[in-house]
Amino acid sequence: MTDATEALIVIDVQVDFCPGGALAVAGGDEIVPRINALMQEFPVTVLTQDWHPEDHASFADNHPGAAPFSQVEMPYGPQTLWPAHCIWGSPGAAFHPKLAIDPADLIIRKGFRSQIDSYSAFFENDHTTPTGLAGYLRERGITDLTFVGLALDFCVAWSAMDAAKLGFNARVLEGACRAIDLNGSLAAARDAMRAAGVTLAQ
Ligand code: VGL
Ligand code: ZN
Repeated sequence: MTDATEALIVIDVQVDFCPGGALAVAGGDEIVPRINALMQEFPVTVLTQDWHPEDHASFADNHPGAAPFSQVEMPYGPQTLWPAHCIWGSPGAAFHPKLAIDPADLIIRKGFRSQIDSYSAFFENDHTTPTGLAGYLRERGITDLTFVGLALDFCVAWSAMDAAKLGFNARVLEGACRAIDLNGSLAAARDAMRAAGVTLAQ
């Protein structure tokens, strides 16, 4: 797993997604040691960072009367409303302090446009606006992607499915992920990933 056609993609291992954070994922911090070890094995590592302005349309606070974890219809489709999280430059948007980020070749930020969310590392939630990551990986000759991080049923799943659609070999190491599991979202994400041709491993 160390030839230069392989990359490790570490999704959103940030303070706000770990216990004590604004959108805490249960056990989110438990995956950090394994991810640090994986970074030593892969020739290329990319980190993503959820990075929202305060007025982001995915925040329940910006929809008067709406509850966190409810859904609204946006011009690009249904959008879950989240507690405010990963506000750019805030402590909650930082990587987990134990994540050994130095080996990373690239940090890609997403969700920085106030009117559109971006779960995937490749496309914003309109499934059309690219982040630039596919071009970066292709220019480096990378064909095989291994995904880890948070949250398995949202940003990891959407990233891995987009990767498969884009023609990359996409694999998710579920043991190095943790899920939000909102209304069955974990089972749905697993089914959708398998249907999209993503390999699920531990
Ligand atoms: C995520 C919800 C909102 C994630 C990001 O990283 O899975 N989930 N923003
Ligand atoms: Zn977010």
